[in-house]
Amino acid sequence: MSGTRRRFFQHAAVFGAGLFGLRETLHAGAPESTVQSPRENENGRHHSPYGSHGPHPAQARAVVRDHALPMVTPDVADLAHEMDGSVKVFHLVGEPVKRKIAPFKTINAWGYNGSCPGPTIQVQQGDRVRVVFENRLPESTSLHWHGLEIPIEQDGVPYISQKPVAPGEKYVYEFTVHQEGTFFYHAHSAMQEMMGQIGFFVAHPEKDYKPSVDHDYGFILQEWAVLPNNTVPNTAAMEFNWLTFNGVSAPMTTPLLARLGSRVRLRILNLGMDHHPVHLHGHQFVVTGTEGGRAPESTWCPMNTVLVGVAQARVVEFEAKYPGAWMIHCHLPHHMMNSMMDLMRDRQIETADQTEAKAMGQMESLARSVPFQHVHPSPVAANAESVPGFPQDAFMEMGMDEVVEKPETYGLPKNWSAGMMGMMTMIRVLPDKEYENILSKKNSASPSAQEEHHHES
Ligand SMILES: [Cu+2]
Repeated sequence: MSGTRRRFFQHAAVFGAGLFGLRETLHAGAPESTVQSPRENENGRHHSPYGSHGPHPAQARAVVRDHALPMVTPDVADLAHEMDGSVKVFHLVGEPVKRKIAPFKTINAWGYNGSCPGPTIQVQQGDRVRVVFENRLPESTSLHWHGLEIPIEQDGVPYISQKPVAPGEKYVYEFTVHQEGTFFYHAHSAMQEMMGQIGFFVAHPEKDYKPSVDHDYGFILQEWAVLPNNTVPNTAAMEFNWLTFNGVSAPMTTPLLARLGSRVRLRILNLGMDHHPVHLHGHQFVVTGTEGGRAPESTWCPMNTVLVGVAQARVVEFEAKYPGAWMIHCHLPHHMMNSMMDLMRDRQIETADQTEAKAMGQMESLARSVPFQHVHPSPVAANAESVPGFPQDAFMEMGMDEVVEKPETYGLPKNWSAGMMGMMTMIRVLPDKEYENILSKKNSASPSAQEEHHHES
């Protein structure tokens, strides 16, 4: 094992311990929680037009399928629930979160239950849902249920539909979900949204959509303005230098897996300052739904790029017909980059108007400050400097396969990660044997086993 790699893994161990310590501190330091009792009578549990148990609880339960294909949110966990009679009860905690968005960049975001974006909530159409929310943020907040048709008392807008939830307080939301589709929850305060306070709320339909899909994946698109040497997003900024899918920038995004010949659904959700044209390589898809639910089949038309505007969701489906590692990415050029200024820190960029050797020299000296090995494999012509407009993409393409290695990356071509930056992931369409091989690696690899593997290699 090289010294560079060893340093990385030592660093990773320290980072992990630091994160654990922080979580401990946050929980130990949180003020005694208090239930916001004056509002509890007004938040729907007693005033709801549906009553306290939904319109027809028996009927609602009868249509709940036990085996709805759950959506997978890569790099983000699902939120578990417990049952209170026929009510699905979720516990959501708003709190500061450290998020490693790239191998060399960790930010202080806000999120829910230790995750940014927050954990995914999945319910069935017809469910009665209760969300017990606890505010461990240093300021007041609330939870808005974006797109859901629920009583005004549940709408989560501070001062309009409820009193803001003060730090340390709890607040209970409860409603019946009569819709199906891709919704989300978020703080209804603009700056908090830009700190990362959002999560999926997916309502699976009573009757499965036709045609049914074999894979269902969800992404939340976010933007961050984090200056070099800083870890805190500037929520007042109008320009963004970090772009993420589910809280990570490529190549940290976990590749999606699809069996060759299967039908795939992607749900793409945007809560930021920009609109993102999300493009799929090698296949055509149809838009089968929006943030408002399923779209009639008569509206479906073939495309391969869908504009996902702020506060919108777009659901697309396609047949995974062609084997390969196919990119899925926002096509805005600036959103297909990571901020290398973080590596530069306060140093001058020396790659401008320099020969490759000089530029590579700077890259190599930068590399020594990065706790993992990486490569710059793209050759540059000797006369590159004499060609007007030489944009130096080649210097930005940093292969870092090993540091982002996981079962889902098994078998990708060497230096694959050099082509992955920003709002980007890939879907690996694999023949049965390869698909099952990776699936078995994934199922047998616990996080600690993966760590062991690295130490031994
Ligand atoms: Cu974009």
